[in-house]
Formats: sequence, structure tokens, C-alpha cells
Amino acid sequence: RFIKYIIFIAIVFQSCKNEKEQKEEIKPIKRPNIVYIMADDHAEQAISAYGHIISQLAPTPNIDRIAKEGALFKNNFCTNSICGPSRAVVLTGKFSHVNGFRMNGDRFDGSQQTFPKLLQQAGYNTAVIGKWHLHGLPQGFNYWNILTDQGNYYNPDFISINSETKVADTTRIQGYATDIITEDAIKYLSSIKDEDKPFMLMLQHKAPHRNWMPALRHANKYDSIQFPLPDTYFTNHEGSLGSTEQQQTIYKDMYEGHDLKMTKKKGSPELAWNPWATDFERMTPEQRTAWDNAYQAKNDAFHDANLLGRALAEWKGQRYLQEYLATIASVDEGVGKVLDFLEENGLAENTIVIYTTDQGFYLGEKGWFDKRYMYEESLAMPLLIKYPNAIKPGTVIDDLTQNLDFAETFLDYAQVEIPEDMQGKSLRPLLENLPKSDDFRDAVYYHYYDYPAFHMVKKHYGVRTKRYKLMHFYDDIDAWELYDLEEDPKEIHNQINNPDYDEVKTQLKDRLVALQQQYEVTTEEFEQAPKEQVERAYKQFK
Ligand code: SGN
Ligand code: CA
Repeated sequence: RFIKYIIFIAIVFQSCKNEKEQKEEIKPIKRPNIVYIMADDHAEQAISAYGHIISQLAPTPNIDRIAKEGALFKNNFCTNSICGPSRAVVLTGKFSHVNGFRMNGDRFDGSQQTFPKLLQQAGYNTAVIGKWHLHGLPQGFNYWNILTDQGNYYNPDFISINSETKVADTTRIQGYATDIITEDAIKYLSSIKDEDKPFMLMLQHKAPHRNWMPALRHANKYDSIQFPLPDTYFTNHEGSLGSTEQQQTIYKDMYEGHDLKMTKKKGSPELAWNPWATDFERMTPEQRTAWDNAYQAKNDAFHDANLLGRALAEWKGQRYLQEYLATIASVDEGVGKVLDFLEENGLAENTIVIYTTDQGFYLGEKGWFDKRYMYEESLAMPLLIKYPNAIKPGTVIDDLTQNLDFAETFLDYAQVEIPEDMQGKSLRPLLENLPKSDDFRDAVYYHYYDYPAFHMVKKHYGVRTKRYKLMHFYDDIDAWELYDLEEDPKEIHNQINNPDYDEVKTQLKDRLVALQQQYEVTTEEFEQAPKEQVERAYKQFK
């Protein structure tokens, strides 16, 4: 009898266990949350996880946490190095010529398919907070609160849906843009964290975009640091026709007041050339006084030094780097707050966190600031991704990837079918070291169209493989450039006329044509701007 009893208990136990196992089997895998953090113009050289010299003097420990706990992409590139277009590529997973947003002046057709819309349809709670810069209002988001146009650092204006009138309204919020955006993101996360639905948040900073205004608490952060200026700072662009006529040289084209915060004379806080007074005039009297106090001594020291020529150009480079890097300090703090929030609320394990920016940026290389070019500094787009449930800490990815792949990646992780008309590829096999990562992509395609425009960078397109880069500048010039990135990572020696590279040149040209076919590039893409417009623009944007 006793044995029968034992057998009975064992059968009951086993069937309970089976039932439990079965339940676990049919329980759907919880879809991950996504927190997509995008800065504006944050160069790889200024993220310490990438290891460049400048960033070691101005580290970004919180952003680095994402790479340490997840993956760092070493060869991630944009398809068109400018703000609105890069954002449109991210949203659609399609090149500029397909999504229709080629340059900043264009208007994004918000009715088209985007990954936030697809995630929302699949049951995600979606939000975008911060810089939008696509002119139309966001679609496909449960919550949005966006900066007007480029946004301002101090007391910025935000557009959102008024909860009473249910229409879009602009409100000025007192404070510092980076902090306001971080706080609103945390408020959003707090409000939805207990919902059953997964969430997808796009947290998009204005910083560190021009004119690089740090938070008051960081205004003197790097005053005593001498940052090394790149050894190409005083180049004359020999051999590169595409580089000679631009207007983005630190010591020629920066506005002394607006950009470099230089004053007219010793003892006075009155700014030197400051064509857009609004950035400073919108500060409250208290903010302005604190700002002027922070800058007075260093600006007076500059007047005493009486610098000219090369020394003045070097001083400007230093001031630019101090401002740019101090502006990043609050971005890094904000990233830390978001990561802490996820950890403290038990969300870290099942949330994919991405840190990126809309394109790369020059920190004095070739004498420049800004972006736009297909050269490495502005083509490179920092990318760090963590997802403890699936990505091993310390993963480093060397494959050629692009912002074109982001939408596909998010859809893949959210278990939503990737539409066939998207042009990129999910990064998941790379992130999880799954098979097929060996031949992920052999070449990336690039096209920049915004000419004539600010900084007068000429239109160009090209192809980059792991080792080489071929570019064609067109419109009012017709100039090809070829670089061997292994021999010449700083892209100083244009090899286009070197017969040793003839074979490489032919291969790259063929690859370029094949990519244009693959991505359905048409001849309309290469339209020329009228001559008078170009002439006018050279004066207008100076
Ligand atoms: C502004 C900047 C330019 C910058 C463009 C585009 N000037 O016009 O330097 O290239 O934005 O930047 S500013 O003094 O007004 O800031 S983008 O990131 O939005 O594409
Ligand atoms: Ca930008």
C-alpha cells in the first residue's frame, strides 16, 4: 500500500512538472524594449570607448558602459553625412534617394513606412523625445516631445500635443536642452514601465551640435587641458579638389562670438561676431551672468596674449575642442541616468540600449569642423549596443555596417517581419556572433547632395570597402579621389592618378556601379545646381 502511495505521489509530481514545462514552452519570448539614444554630431574621436587620444583626455564613462556591457561597432557608417537625411535613413531603412529626404531643406514624407510605425502596430509603446529635424510632425509614436527645428541649448522650445486641446503646441521650457531631454525621457519611462507592452524610445539630443554651448556646470570643465590638434590641422588639401573650396575650416570660417565665445575686448562680456544672437539672448539674466562669469577670465587672458597667425589658429582649435567636449559631458551624464534607471527598475536585462549619432564630425582633422564629406571622420558613425539577454559583454564588430541597418535590426529583435523594400540588413547575426557574419557586407555606398548650402561641401558619391575608398565629386567639378585606408588612414594621398592602383580603381568603379544598380539609383540623382545659385551661395553662407 505504501509503495502504491509513493508511485501515486511520483505520478502527480511528474504530471505537475510536465504541465509546468509545457507552460514554459508555450510562453512567448518576451520582446525586448528598445532605448535608442542619438546625439547630434558626436564624433567617434570624442567617445573614449573608441580609444582616440582626444577622448582619453575627456572620457565618456557612461557611454562606454554600453560597449563594455555589449558591443562596439568599429566600421559603422552613414549613407549621407547630414542630420535630417541620416535620421530619415534610420526611420525607413532606405537610402535618401528612396525615402526622398536628400538634404536638410527637404521635408520628410511622414506618411511612408517607418520602423516606429511597424513597432507600434505590433504592440509597442513608442516615443520620440528631443531633436527631430524632419520638418513634419512625428507619426507612429504614442508620445512625442520634439525640439523646434535645430533646437536651442538654453530654454529651448518644444512641440508636443497639448493634452487639453489635443493639437500640437510649442512651449518654451526653462533649463538646459540635454538635461530637459534626459528628464523627459525618464519621465516617459517611469510612466510606461509597468505596462505589459514593450516600449521603444528614441531619445535624441541636440548636443553636441554647433554652437557647442556647455551646461553652466561644465563651462570651465576643460579650461586647463591642452588637447592635441590633429597633425593635418594646417593642410593645404594638396591633391584633393573636392576639399579646397569648402567653408568649414576652424580658423577661417568659425564665427568668433557665436562659435568660439570670444569677446570684443578685454573686461567686457560683449561677444565678437555673433550673427545669431538668439542663442545667447534667450538665456535668463541669471544664466547669462553665470555664463559671462565663467568665460570672463579665459577671454581676458586671450586678449592679453595678443595671438596672431598660426598661434591664433591653434588657440581657436583648442577653444573649439574645449567647448565641444564640455558640451558632451552632460550627454554622458544623461546616458548614465538612463542606464541607472533601467537597472534600478529591473529593465536592464530585457532592454536593447543603443548609442549613436546622426553622423561623424571633424575635430580639427584637415583643419575642419562640421561633417558632410565621405572622408572617414564624418562618414564614421559611432555605434554602441547592449542587450544583456543576447549580446556578450565586450563584443567588438569590424564588419561594414550602416545606419541603413538600424530599422531592420530593431524589427528583427521585436519579432516583426522585415519589409522587403527596406535596403539594409539586420545586425543581429553580428551582435550574437551567429553564422553568416563572415560576409556581412563587402562595400558601402554613399551619396551627399546638399550643395550649394552651408559650408559649401560639393556633391559627391562613392564606395568604401574595408581597405579602399573611391569618391566622385560632381556638379561644378568633376574630380575623382581614391584612398588606400590601410596605407593612408588620414586620406592625405589621393591615388587616383597612380598607375599602381589602376586595377584597384577598375574594381572599385565596377563595385560602385553594381551598388548603384542594387540600390536602384537613377540618373536623376546627379542633377546639377544652376551656376548663379552656386555663386550666390558662396557669399551667402560665408
Ligand atoms: C546649422 C549649423 C551648420 C551645420 C548645419 C547642419 N550652423 O546650419 O554648421 O552644418 O546646421 O547641421 S549653426 O551655426 O546655425 O549651428 S545638421 O546637424 O543639422 O545637419
Ligand atoms: Ca548632425
